[in-house]
Amino acid sequence: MLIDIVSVFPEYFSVLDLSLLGKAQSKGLVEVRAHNLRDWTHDVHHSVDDTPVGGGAGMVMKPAVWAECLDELLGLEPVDMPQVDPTAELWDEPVVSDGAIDEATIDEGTAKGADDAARPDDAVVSESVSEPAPAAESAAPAADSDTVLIFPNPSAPLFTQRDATQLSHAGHLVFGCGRYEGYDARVPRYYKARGVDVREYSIGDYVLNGGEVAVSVMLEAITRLLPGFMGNPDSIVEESYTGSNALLEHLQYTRPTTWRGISVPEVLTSGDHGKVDRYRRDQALARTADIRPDLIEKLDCTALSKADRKT
Ligand code: 6GU
Repeated sequence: MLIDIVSVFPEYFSVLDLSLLGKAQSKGLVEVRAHNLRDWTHDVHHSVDDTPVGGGAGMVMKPAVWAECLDELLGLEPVDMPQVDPTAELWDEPVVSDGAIDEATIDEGTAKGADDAARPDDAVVSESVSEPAPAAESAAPAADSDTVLIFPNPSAPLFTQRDATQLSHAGHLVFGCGRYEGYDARVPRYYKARGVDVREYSIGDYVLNGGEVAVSVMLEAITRLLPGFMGNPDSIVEESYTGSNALLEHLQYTRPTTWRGISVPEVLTSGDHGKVDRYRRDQALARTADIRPDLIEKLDCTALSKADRKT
């Protein structure tokens, strides 16, 4: 997987060479390239922003600078697209930011093996780009089909585990980090019209100064799903927001079974695996209902067993 990140603070991403992602890079699983957006400016001040059309506070990132940069990274020729609606939504269907994953897919995946189970949305990326936007039929050549262009944006659908899984199948990810009040809205719409799979994502309901941290979060969520990235793929399947229809996980304990006077729940030391599994499932359901009722609401009821319903 090739990952291009464009930012006015590319140094921010030098930390990616450390830790697991650094190891994945040296193993050749991923190549991460961080670019400075200012390298695509032509004026002495290397300016990337301008005042908002219509007035208001803050600055907006200029479309021309982004386009020169993205054309190069995506291998596209600069072509005018006068038919593009500057207000069109990027999503053709209503966005369901649920993070839930089909229980059927998960069960099947678990049976097939942990590696498959961790990647239940196989081929979703290539499917979604195999039907380029109608406008892409113009003279402009379409983009590479396994490339996804991603803009972090606080005013976008939430990035979920499902998105991470889907994007882990892409061959090329290009992240465009906005600063200031954001980037000109025509930029993502232009590239969508050029046949690129374009996404905007928020990582949560709070405001950050720019997209850099959000990209780091998304990158970690995506790259850890690459085959060969994690030592033990089982640990991916069992986590919160994956497997068992996106419940929060049960609590974990290790030895000693009594520590500073606190004993672990007795059932866990019983050696009865059936009982342990039931206990953990009940705890996961109860904790999720308590902490994240929104996840319970989105649960696929057919995925709940009779025993679950008693909880
Ligand atoms: Cl993706 N960007 C910024 N600037 N703030 C955010 C965000 C993204 N997601 C949550 N807050």
